[in-house]
Amino acid sequence: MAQECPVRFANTGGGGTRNFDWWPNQLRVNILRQHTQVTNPMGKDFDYAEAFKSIDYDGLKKDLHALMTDSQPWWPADFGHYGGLFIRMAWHSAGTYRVADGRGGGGGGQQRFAPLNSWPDNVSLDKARRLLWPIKQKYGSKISWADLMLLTGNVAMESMGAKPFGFSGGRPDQWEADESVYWGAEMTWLGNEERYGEGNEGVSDPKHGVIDGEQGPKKEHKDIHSRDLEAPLAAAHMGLIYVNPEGPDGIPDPVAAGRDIRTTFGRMAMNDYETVALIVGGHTFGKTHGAAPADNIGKEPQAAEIENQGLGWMNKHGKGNGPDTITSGLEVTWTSTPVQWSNHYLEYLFKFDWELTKSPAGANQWEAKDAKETIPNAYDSSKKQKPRMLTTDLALRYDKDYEKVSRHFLENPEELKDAFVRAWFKLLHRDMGPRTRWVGPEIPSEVLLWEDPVPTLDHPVVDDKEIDALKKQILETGVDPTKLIRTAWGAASCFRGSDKRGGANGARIRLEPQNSWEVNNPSQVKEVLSALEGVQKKFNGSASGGKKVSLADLIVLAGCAAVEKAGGVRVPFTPGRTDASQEQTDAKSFEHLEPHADGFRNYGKSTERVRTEQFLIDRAHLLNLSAPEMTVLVGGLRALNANWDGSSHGVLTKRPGQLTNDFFINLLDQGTEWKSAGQNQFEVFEGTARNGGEKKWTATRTDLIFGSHPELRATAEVYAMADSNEKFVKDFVAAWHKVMNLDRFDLN
Ligand code: HEB
Repeated sequence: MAQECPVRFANTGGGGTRNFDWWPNQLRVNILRQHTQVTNPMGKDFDYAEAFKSIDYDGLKKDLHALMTDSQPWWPADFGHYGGLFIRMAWHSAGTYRVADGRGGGGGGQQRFAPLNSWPDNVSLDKARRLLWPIKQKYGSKISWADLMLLTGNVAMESMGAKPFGFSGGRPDQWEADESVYWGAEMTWLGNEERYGEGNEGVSDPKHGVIDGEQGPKKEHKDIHSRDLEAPLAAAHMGLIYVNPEGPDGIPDPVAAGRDIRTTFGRMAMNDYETVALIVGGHTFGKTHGAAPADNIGKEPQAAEIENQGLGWMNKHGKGNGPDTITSGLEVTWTSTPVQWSNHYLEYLFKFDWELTKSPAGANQWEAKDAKETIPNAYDSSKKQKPRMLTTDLALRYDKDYEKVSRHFLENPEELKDAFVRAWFKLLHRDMGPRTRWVGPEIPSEVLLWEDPVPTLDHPVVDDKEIDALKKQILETGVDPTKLIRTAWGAASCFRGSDKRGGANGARIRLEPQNSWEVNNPSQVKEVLSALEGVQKKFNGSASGGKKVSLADLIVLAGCAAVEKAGGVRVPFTPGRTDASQEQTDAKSFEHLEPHADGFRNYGKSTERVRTEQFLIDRAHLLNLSAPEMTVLVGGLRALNANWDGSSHGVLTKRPGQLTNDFFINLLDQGTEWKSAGQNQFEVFEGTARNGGEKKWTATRTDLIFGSHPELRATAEVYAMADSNEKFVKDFVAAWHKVMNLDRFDLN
């Protein structure tokens, strides 16, 4: 790859061999400095949600409706209607979401950037976005690309007779490629040898050499009927949104395709019912494009010539567009009314027997046997063809469980429509976070379980005086303050900035499944909660003016009180959280929020593919932390003795429980020599005095990385300096406060 890239050898403009070329396995701290003000042309005062509120929403929708049939000669509309193309654009924007880490999704308009702008699955969507530019330009900063792409999909559905369930705006654009997402380890497009390789399930095995960056033994590529997809991935191939339309690895096996669909759609938080509704509903519209072999198309946008101005896949077959379009290489139109909602998809799926054929581009696809030619041509009204399907479409009939749902929808077309628009709404809004972030006139009133709803605040909250009194009472319960800190951290730090789920609000740490997460130390949480419940009872029973305090507030307040005591400084606290019920909590979907590792509490260790310190960076990223914030938090939490299990790894202080910068001072002390500690050899280390050989400390990779990684060491040095104890405490408290309030979208 590098050989193809002349810029790498340039002697200016950031060219030449870079650190990632020399040391591809270096810790990628860079994901903690993305999407900052430096890359944002809108400036820090721009409030997108406010701007969206002032948009002429009806005018915008009218313009989008008009665009659907305003066919442009440079990219003509199939059947005179762009609806199918725009639905696919929106689906591919939102459809990268995966529930395991909440990353992907349409929330930042990432389809504009690499790698998504150039994924083989996104061919021709460069044209779709370009068709939208005049409308984006007209409405300017009042609508983000992220919102516009999704709204356009909605309007497309509406204009073809499937009234959407609703729409919320409020997704501010990002301005650079998001490098935080693990899309897989393959080096070739459409490869999948790594994600289905042996040993990718998260087994820890230092012998395989991840620690020093070597590759493990060559992986066996398991059978398409039994292989497991590496977590957190939700796609069967590098560069696809979900699965190969021709069947797993191109093998036209509808049953095996069903298996891949279930895995990938499941990882996007869709069950069988929703999955069938989505695929049926989506493929009720539009067509696929495979007029000629793929060698007719040029490079993807990211690699294309400068004069193509951001477009790619230039097609030298025929006119290069319209009837000559090459996108997936498949040539299928599912229904006889491709720009009108119908139940034809399921009617045909079950009515006909299907025969394996090839598209003009040579791809596997299916045609209805003994059927009449009832399917229109997108450009020539004198031509008709037989109904066709993709291998993945046939999965909805030949997979036993999908078949049940499909037949049900076949007989209940109104239910299909409702299921489709609901699943579509979830697809588009899954990563938006709580309703307090939603804006616009089309927000549905029905509250959905996947929103992770919390009750609205219906009582006055505690004032500063009451807060002080409560803090005192909490500390007087006699519960070890470090336990209060661990519990507050446990509650707040399951937040993920990726899909804005989790956090302390709702007090879900007391509900299934969070109450049994190992990382939270369940028996300790129980002890803390029962003490806090006592405090709550007393307050709520005696407070005047209808005042109440929620358990969610008390959990955070307890942590703040304990930090305050340990640091001797005031720790800010903002009340207003409410307590969710178990019924408001989709326990299964919350399981995905359980941390595999949390370096802040020294929990978890390397797997065969991921080093412990990478897990730390990953979690810091999900917590929207910068590298300095992450650093000060780890150092402070170690000093506070906040390891999940109370272990002393990394507690590099003689006075644990006090908020001091001792962690940094002792870590950077050249008088200590670190060695791996035998057993668990790549995870735990012993620090001994260089002169006396006496054992001083133990520490994990998460601790030692702050002395080893040059950028983290530079920051650690700041906090170890003779004049920085005050700065350390101040920065720690600020970062703590930030984490406690990550989910408080209600505050601004
Ligand atoms: Fe789809 C189209 C595949 C799902 C919607 N798709 C399409 C195509 C393909 C596919 C291959 C073609 C492209 C071109 O152009 O060539 N899908 C697929 C798969 C899956 C899917 C494999 C999984 C199974 N879809 C889906 C969904 C949706 C959709 C879910 C929604 C909802 N698609 C769609 C549309 C279209 C498509 C609308 C059409 C486009 C146009 O028309 O352009």
